[in-house]
Amino acid sequence: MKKNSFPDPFEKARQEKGIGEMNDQDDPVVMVLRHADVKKCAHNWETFQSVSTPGRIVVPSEVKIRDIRQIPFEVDPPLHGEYRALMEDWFKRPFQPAYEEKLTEQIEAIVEKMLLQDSLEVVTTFALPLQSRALTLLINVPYEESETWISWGTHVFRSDDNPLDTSKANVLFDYIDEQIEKAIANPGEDLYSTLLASEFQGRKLTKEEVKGAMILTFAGGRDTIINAVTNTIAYFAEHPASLERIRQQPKLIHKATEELVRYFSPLTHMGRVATADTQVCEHAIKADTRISLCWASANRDATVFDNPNEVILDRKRNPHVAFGFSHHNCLGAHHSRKILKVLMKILSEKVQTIDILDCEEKIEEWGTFKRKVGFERLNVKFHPSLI
Ligand code: EMZ
Repeated sequence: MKKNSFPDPFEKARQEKGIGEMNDQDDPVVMVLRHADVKKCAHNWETFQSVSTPGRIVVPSEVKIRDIRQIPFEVDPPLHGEYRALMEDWFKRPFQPAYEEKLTEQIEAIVEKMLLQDSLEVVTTFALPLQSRALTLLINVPYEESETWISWGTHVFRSDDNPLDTSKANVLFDYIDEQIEKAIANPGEDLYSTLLASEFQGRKLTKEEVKGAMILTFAGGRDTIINAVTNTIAYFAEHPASLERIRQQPKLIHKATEELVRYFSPLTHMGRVATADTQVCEHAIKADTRISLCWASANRDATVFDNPNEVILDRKRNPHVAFGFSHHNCLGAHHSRKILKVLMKILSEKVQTIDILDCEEKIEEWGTFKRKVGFERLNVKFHPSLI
């Protein structure tokens, strides 16, 4: 098997039953696997809610490690829309030319540094710093702040031996508390200050609400972006012709980004809690139990995508749900897409080929499903562009 191939573990269950079942800390999850059902359930927030106990809609559940509600992620309409409206313009800043310029400088610098090395480990010395530095642009804080975040590793709630690491989570929470206090004492142009100054239902947002929004900003786009960046490097390493194609036709980058995001689906699934007895695919779902919307499975649904297990860089119709679907679609999607686009452009300009020297795959286990989501370790060598 090619190192960059990401098999679909859900195919059989999706075709035969439409659902999968798994336990998670004695709070079982019915995984919804078909594209149409995932969309239908995502849309139906009244029956499948996000506003449950903080942490419960995440799989694995984070109920034991946090009691702060992430905003707007763990809120439903109509409140959800009101919170989201406060943040939406800020999260569109990646469209500004100055933002793209700075991102380009950051990514160029890191690619150039890597070109000088005989061997580099992509996850920790490329993707993690890239993600953290780009985050300084998203929240508009000094570049140096990224050094602290890099030291936290690839996930803010998970460590190598513990999928729910309370002490690690507390490092993030204390850090955010500190930044909020600093922003109160000395307001600036950063996201903390902007949120603290926002008007919500005729009052200012509370510190707790700002904290909830910032936790989401730090946690939501971390391992997902790191995996997407790492997997993109692995893909081009094994498909030099695709990198050449992008070099010849940079216009392809837009479609290629959507296709790689569909294929990698960095976030496997996201939960919801049923508010009433109901059913999905004729499978009974009891009130106050969990389902998950399996984006990764929906994105390989052959009733929607031709040759779903192939990367087709210029795929014409690509209604993927890798950034979620309906009102909860990913607030950080513009930022993530911009990172991948800029990365692809720079790789195509500066890198001729990439050799994979060795790697270890990152496999998630969801009940009986085992899914490759990225790499624990990916050692490569970049060869500079011939032009
Ligand atoms: C939550 C989630 C958001 C969760 C869109 O995803 O990302 C996960 O990585 C975090 O652990 O808390 O923010």
